[in-house]
Amino acid sequence: MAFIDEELASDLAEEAGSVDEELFRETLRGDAALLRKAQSLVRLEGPAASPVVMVGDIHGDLMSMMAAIDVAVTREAGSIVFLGDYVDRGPSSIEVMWVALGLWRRHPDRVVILRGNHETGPVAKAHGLLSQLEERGMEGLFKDMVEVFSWLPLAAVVEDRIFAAHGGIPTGGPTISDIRAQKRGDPDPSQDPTFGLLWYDPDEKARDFEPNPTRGRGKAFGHAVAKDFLDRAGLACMVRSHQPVLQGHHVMFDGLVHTIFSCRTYGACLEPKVLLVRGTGKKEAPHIEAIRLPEGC
Ligand SMILES: [Mn+2]
Repeated sequence: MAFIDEELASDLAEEAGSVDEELFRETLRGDAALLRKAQSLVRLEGPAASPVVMVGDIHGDLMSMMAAIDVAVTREAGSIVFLGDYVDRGPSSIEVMWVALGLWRRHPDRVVILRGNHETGPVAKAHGLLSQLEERGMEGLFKDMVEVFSWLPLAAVVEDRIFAAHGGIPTGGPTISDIRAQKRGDPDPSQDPTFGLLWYDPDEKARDFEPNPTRGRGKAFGHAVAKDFLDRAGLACMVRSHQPVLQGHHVMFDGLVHTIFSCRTYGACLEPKVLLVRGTGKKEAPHIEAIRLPEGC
């Protein structure tokens, strides 16, 4: 049986639509206190023989969120990793965040909610979350939400083989231990390694690190950067999100970097997908299957 109960997820989504400000504030403060004690890099080893579901950007679309969770239920996943960008763009940032936090609170060993670049103060202020709180007369909670964002973990190592982060590989050649030891709590990180983990993109044309040609902020990293980082860490590949890739799943650098995008309503992504990852033993590369979220989900 899957650890996530579909009913729980839809109860959480419904609850988010009617939760009052006081309870919301209390819950966010409790979550911030718990997240603060967690490490910046999470090691996730799913129960043997159970796959791990990895979910890309959701961007305030509750139906994409529920469809991604449904994959975890039907494929009897042992754990689920969300790669960030829960809020902004779509209209249901509050509901999506409430569901993500609610699942994590109930199963902290099986649910990972990584931080995306939209889980930062200035971005969430400008791109949807703040105005959605204002519509409900809850703008007083914006600070509490950003506080929670600031304590979300920055990266994960899945099944001892996969590096997971929202954006990219930071400059400065950090090790896994450096990332684990990285301090959190900044509402708008602008220094590596945190900045790169949240913001950078892979680019086939980049030789090392270069200015990002498509984004106003951050850098693009090339094949050699990914290879060096993963080799030093003894890992097979990186799974990240952050870019609305056309087919929902895009593989670069001879399989070293996978981009997954899971939001059906934002950007040019025509086929939102999630990844189903199965460990195949410590030395081999994991088996990665991209699963299309249902049409019109
Ligand atoms: Mn992003």
